[in-house]
Amino acid sequence: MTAPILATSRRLRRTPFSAGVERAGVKAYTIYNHMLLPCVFDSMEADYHHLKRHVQVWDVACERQVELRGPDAGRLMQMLTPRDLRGMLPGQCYYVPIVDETGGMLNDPVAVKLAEDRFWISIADSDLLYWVKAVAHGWRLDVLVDEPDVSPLAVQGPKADALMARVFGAGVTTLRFFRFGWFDFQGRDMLIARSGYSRQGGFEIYLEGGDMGMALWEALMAAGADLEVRAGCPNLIERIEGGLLSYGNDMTRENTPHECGLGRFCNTHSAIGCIGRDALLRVAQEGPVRQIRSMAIEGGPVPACEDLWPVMAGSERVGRISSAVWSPDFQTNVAIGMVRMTHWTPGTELTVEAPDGARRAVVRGEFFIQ
Ligand code: THG
Repeated sequence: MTAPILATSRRLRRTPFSAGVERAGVKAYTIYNHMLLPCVFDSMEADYHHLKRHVQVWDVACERQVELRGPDAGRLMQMLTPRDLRGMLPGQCYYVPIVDETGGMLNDPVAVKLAEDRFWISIADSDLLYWVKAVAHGWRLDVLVDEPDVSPLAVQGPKADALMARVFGAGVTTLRFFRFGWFDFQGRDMLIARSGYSRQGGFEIYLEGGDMGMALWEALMAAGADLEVRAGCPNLIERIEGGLLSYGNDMTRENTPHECGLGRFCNTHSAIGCIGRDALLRVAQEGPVRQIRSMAIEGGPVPACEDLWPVMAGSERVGRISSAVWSPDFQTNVAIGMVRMTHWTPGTELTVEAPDGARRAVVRGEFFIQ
């Protein structure tokens, strides 16, 4: 049987790096922000071991940018998030929960502050542009909101510093976590941040315009041949181990940032102007009654987690699993779940109703770290 074909079109966009991704033998794509996002090259497990040992180049152009530009850009940015942005300087990136008027999560992007009057919001998989445009319009703010032609390319893995130094010069390795700078590539200045959707360390290059896409891809591949550089992508196993959340999978509009364990990125008292502030002040006072937890699910490899799996304490439903996969390094199934406070203490034993039957599961106090 041949694999089904995903037809691309103007609605379902390729990226400036798609030619490189295809040449590298991509085996599966998902759709993210209406764009192609590779999910497997060799096999998920081979990609995982390689990511933890070497260095990979990831086409994450699907991390679309929402640009805010104008005198009210800072005010608008603060209306969107309960994280206090008063200390944020140009050159910094912040992981920011974005909430609606009920405190429900709309997205969990990285905000990039280019200048006092200019931000990029590097979004997860939801159409945040419409919410931001509506807020700007409804409040009559003096700000332009649109989607610039910017395509992030991530370089992730323990050898990322070595590879980036070869292509952009040693200066790039002095960047601190979640800071960015401008670095020359073939006569073009490129915004590069130390960030990325893995726990292995690395960088993200925000390519402006598509024309240099393949030149950048090929330069990284050529410079890293002896580092065993390969095309890669966000890896399901590595991100569940590391507790990196996936919007639309692990949380939705039904959840507050506190339920998602993102309370450390909220300063709801001082985030004056945040649209969800009143709602979040109420939940922050009481504390969440359910929260994201790392879990281990016993037995052999679980099937693909395509839907929420009930988490039971006897006959009582006390939570759900939203992401789960077999971990070769930890020799157990690693999972991200949400559990009621009565059962969220580390060490609590519960039952997960997986599609292939009931399994024992244990709530953990931290994510899976080596
Ligand atoms: N990079 C960029 N854009 C993105 C992602 C990214 N957009 C989509 C998606 N990923 C957004 N989600 C996340 C989730 C987690 C992190 C970044 C983006 C992340 N979190 C760290 C943590 O939770 O420990 C660090 C946060 C911090 O300390 O500030 O990195 O990956 N451009």
